[in-house]
Amino acid sequence: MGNLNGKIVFITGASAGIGAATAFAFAREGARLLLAARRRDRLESLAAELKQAGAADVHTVALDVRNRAAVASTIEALPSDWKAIDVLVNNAGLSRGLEKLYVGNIEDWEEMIDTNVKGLLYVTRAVVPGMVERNSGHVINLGSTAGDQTYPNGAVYCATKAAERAINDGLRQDLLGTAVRVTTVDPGMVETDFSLVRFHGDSERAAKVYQDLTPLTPEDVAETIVWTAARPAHVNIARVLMTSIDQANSLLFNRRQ
Ligand code: 8X3
Repeated sequence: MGNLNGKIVFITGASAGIGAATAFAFAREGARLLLAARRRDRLESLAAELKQAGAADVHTVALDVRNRAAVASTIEALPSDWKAIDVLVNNAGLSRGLEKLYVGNIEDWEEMIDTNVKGLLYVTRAVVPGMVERNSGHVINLGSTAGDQTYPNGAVYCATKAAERAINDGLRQDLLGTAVRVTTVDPGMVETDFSLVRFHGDSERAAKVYQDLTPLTPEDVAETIVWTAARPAHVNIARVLMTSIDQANSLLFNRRQ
């Protein structure tokens, strides 16, 4: 698929779910992996698994994308052979809570906005100038069906994904005239720790989300991300909206009872 061999791919939120699956998918294409996540122990075991699976090269950085100063200094301090990032996958993101806006938990809101919107902006601001300078690169943002259509009890999470869409589309316009590409990959329901995190570790409630239907897998999304990156340099996939066969949009599911 395309020529991703030797390309430097920077993935945020790489330690689990779609981020980890994306690391494996790029590894299969011979890419060099620059992986960021908060949990250093998880990152290290992932790096070991990737190397075992034949990854060409892996470098990890412990990073909380909410920390603006840390984002800037981490990118600045990358070893010289990791600085020329070819593909940035802005994957770090989460949902917290599922309740009516007027009784929502403000801490939850802050965490989602700080990670999904501000964190994405900090990383983008730190990485894209180098891409512009080299006149080469690709930013792939993780959006959601939730950014396409707001669902009940999810206003703030949906708002962060609507913001992601606006940032994605704005960035693509601002980069016109350069060879830097910008893509948003917007999945529906994907079975990861997403719901466990949303429900603050309530595994019973999380399991119910994926009951009686087939959700997407992290690998389905990872393959799509890699596909967008592997298109010829003049092709920019602006947006991929994808769901499993049991989901029509952010509001409509087929549950087989
Ligand atoms: C994830 C999609 O519908 O589970 O972004 O919130 S949904």
